[in-house]
Amino acid sequence: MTQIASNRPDLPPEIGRRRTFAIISHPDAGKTTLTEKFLLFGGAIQMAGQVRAKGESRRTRSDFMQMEKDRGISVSASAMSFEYHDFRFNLVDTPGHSDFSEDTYRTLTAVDAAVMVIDGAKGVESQTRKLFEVCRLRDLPILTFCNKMDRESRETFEIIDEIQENLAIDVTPASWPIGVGSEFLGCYDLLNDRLELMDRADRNRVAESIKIKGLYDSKLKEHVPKHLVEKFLEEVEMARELLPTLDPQAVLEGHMTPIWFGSAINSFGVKELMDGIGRYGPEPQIQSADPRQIAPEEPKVSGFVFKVQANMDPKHRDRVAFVRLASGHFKRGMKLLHVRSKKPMAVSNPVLFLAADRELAEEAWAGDIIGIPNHGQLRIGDTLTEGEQIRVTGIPSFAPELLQTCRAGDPMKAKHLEKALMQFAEEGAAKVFKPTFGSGFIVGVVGALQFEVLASRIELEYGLPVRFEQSQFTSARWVQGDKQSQDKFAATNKQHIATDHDGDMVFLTRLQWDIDRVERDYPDVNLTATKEMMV
Ligand SMILES: Nc1nc2c(ncn2[C@@H]2O[C@H](COP(=O)(O)OP(=O)(O)OP(=O)(O)O)[C@@H](O)[C@H]2O)c(=O)[nH]1
Ligand SMILES: [Mg+2]
Repeated sequence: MTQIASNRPDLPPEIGRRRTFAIISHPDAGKTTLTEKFLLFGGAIQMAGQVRAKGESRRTRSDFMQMEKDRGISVSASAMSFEYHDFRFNLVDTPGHSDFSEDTYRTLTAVDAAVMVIDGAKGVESQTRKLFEVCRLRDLPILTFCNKMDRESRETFEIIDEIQENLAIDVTPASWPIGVGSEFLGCYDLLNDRLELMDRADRNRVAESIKIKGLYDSKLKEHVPKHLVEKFLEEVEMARELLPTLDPQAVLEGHMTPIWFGSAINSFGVKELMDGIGRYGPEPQIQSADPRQIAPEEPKVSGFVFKVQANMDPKHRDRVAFVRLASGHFKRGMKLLHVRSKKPMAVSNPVLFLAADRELAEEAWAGDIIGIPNHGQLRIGDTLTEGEQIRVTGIPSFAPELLQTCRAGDPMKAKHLEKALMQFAEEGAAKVFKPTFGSGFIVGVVGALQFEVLASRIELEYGLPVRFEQSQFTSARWVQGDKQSQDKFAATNKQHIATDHDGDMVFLTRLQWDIDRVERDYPDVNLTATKEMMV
């Protein structure tokens, strides 16, 4: 195997060959398109689909929800596992839109690295910056792909400078583009001394890969027009002088990012990036947990839930928990301890994902992401072990920032609506509150578009048209305290009291003043903006 750097002791080979990473970027930079090409080169699919498919063309694997297909944006993270050369890749395509960043942030707790996609014409955008900061907090290694080089793009140096300055990370070029826009020919692979030429005619293949003996090999001139060779050589000489060379250790520590240039839609530059992930990307890493950390090479199996999704595929109407294995060698049928409930759980039908498709997983290793179908026992943040009372830490919980009332189009269907909303609440897709007074449900989310996703999913998955309306409340706070103080508080604030899907008490209001008043007048109760998911 071509492992050349590692920040871990020797791992069992099956674990050491795993690469688990998320693809992140500002909306529209090309994550889903890139994911599709990863699957293509990983041999997992025969033909790549398109984000916005017309007529006969295929849809992408990772945007499988109806709203994703309709709008051509990703609204939910999806996982995919496949082989690539000596490696096993577990890849998560994330949504770029900030209204869905809850999902992206949680995904970043379950991966060992991130592939940051940048649009060559736009450079570092607002959401790139935010996501980068989250990666930095977790010291996640980052590999960068500068996409859409087939269109008019910025100067290569300008892009690199912008990343270095805006994100305060060293950037080292792994490839160098030759020509821009309609003159873009391909890239010089600086790590392997190869000339890669792009095929504009067939988007599913790379035109030519030409082995070259260094930059001054005369073969270069045979394939590249003279004026482009001159500019390219000048740039590469400058880059070698001004930019740092690739330091694998610095990459693993998150201080340096190698950058590849390419065009995902033209399948260009993708294989080089994949080779780079195998070679420079991290092996499965240590997981922080309480009361002790978990190392991937530990023989006993442990894992944690970072995402729950109901009704992923109408063919399988169930709920699937996405579990990142933190340690050990998992085998189908194993009995694991569900630490939160202290109950054993037989994992008889674990699945491996290929986005909406899945296959039974006979086994899995630390680093893998598997799906566990269940009836609601598994929640985000839950830990599974072979018996030890240990809890994975660091999975963020989000305060609902926007509240709306949800009503069924048909008032007779209120009970059905309740069932649907409770499912989404358990999935973590929304917070759902049932007021003590009045009818309807109050739904809380982090980004406004989440209301639209919910409405669309409730209609499609439960056959219930619903509407979301402005609510009289704008803030929700969980009420904590002993039963007596809670009851006393509830008795005098009836108009504001609701319960969440676990039956826990929530205080709803539209005034910060109210929250301050409660804190002053009821010292025995505590109001919190998020509810700890672990009990
Ligand atoms: N010209 C050009 N267009 C591309 C390229 N890669 C992707 N696109 C287009 O860019 C648009 C957005 O691509 P997506 O793959 O959906 O981007 P995304 O990052 O997954 O978007 P969100 O998930 O919504 O954040 C689509 O119309 C793609 O066809 C490329 O290399 N060149
Ligand atoms: Mg997408």
